[in-house]
Amino acid sequence: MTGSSTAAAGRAEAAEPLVTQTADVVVVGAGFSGLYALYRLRKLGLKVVCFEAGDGVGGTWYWNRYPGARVDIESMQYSYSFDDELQQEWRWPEYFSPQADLEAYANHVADRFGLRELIRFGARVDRMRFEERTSRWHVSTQRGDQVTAKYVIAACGALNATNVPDFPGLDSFRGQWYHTSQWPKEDVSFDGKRVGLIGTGSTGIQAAPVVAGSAAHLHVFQRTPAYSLPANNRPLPPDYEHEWKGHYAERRAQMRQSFTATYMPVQQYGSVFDYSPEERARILEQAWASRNGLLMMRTFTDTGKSLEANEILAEFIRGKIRQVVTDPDVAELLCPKTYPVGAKRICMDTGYYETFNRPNVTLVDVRANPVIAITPAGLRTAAAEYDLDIIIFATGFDAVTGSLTRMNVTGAGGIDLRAKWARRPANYLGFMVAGFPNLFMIHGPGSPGVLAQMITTGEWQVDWVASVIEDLDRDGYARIDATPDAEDAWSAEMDEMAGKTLYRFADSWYVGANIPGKPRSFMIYIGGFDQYARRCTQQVRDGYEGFTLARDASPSKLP
Ligand code: N01
Repeated sequence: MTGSSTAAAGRAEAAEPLVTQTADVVVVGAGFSGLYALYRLRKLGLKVVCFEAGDGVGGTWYWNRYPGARVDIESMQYSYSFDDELQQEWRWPEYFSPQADLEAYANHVADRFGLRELIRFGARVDRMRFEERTSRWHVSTQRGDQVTAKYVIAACGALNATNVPDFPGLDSFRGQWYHTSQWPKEDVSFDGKRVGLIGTGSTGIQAAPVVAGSAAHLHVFQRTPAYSLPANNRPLPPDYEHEWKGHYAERRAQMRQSFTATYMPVQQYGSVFDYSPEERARILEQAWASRNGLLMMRTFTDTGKSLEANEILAEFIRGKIRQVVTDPDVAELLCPKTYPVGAKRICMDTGYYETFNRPNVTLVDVRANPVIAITPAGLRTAAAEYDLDIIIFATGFDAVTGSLTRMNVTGAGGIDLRAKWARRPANYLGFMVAGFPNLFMIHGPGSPGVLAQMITTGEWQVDWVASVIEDLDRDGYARIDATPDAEDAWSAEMDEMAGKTLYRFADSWYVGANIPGKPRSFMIYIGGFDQYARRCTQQVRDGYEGFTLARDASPSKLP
């Protein structure tokens, strides 16, 4: 989404629309999970069509090409495991890959496995309708494709539906504006420009240092400060890569059996209260200097569970901010104090706090004085006017549910998904929504999503769906649906787990708090990927407990 004259990244190409075609499966989205779904389902001999709104593959790493975009999980792990030759041959130049390297990898995979021919680019799905009489999904796109399929796999991304706050006056702005997740492919020059950056989550924190490097002046409009740890990114040493490649098989297996689907050996020190302040500081300093700042969150066993323990970690991080930022008032404004560390997604940065020591950077507190309007010349807060040439919205997403609810999905009996999810995004096992038969979500609400490493968990989810499809087709079933009872039980389990964690103390996108009017519930399965995978496998083994399977196309029980 952009208000500049340059074209947005997702420009439709001129390929002919597919009209009244049939397929076994429609995959929505050619991100990392979607690409793997194509690979996996084609191997089953199924006819698969993928619709992708962009004109290239990579999903998150196609759209989020903003300056400084970089993954915060090591690339040796944040990569596919399904093909050993691929993981042995591919070379990651850095520990944490920049967007361009991740996009290049997605393109390589699409070409190497011949997946591109299955994808219709520039094809944004705008309608999915389940027809009960035939048990078929009718999927159509903005550019006119119409495909009927038995199954749909919604691999459309947990962080895909762009959130541009509804500030009055945006249309009147004389400069250029961009949302970070719809960044143009063409270079955006900040040279000599007065730039305003709204938002200081993971994205804003990555963009600010890069933009500040060339802008005449950067105003960072901060509503809530984030906890950010140093990424300590650097070139990947050959011996490290060699060591990983020598142990890929067992490490991937360990990842699949871990809480976050990562390989992160960490020395745990027990309770933070078992140590003197000096000992704690020494241990936390080691974690801070480690290659992966996320290790910090796991160094002590109780900082993620108890508010008192968490406050010790939070204060350590605030101390780091105060050490780096030379102006004490600015440092204080950058110190998060209203929620526990880890209760919102922890950020990883490269030089974020140092940016505020630059003479061309100003931090503006829009908690105290909110943005009131975009003006022709810039932006107005409750306290002042700011003249700007470029506005960057790093304001996040209608996360987890937005990509599906924006697609006009209707299930059995014509029920609208938005109506079904008006109170909460009810679902079963994060895969299915009762009343929406044969529609499978990847990284949807109810799954571990962003709380685990998404390429590995996406592969696992796709494998689960593929095995369900195999079972259904082999045994002659027309449809599978979740039962409303199973869905209620899953919601209750999600609530119970989330209610015991520190996540409840933050207004985060995890609970939908960033979108006005969005129902508030913790949308992510928090029991760990390992437990989640066991549960999903078990439900299938137990004869598809919590699902109804039907051999004919008769209506399934409505929720
Ligand atoms: O979005 P966010 P994001 N007025 O929602 C502010 C993943 N990710 O794109 O906190 C003023 O976190 C908002 O303020 P507040 C990662 O999972 C990963 O940064 O709501 N400000 C906040 O500061 C991440 O969590 C990577 O008070 C407004 C910011 O905009 C997720 O994507 C990199 C506002 C939005 O932060 C989303 O991150 C990037 C308003 N009206 C992203 N509305 C890596 O792998 C919103 N804000 C490294």
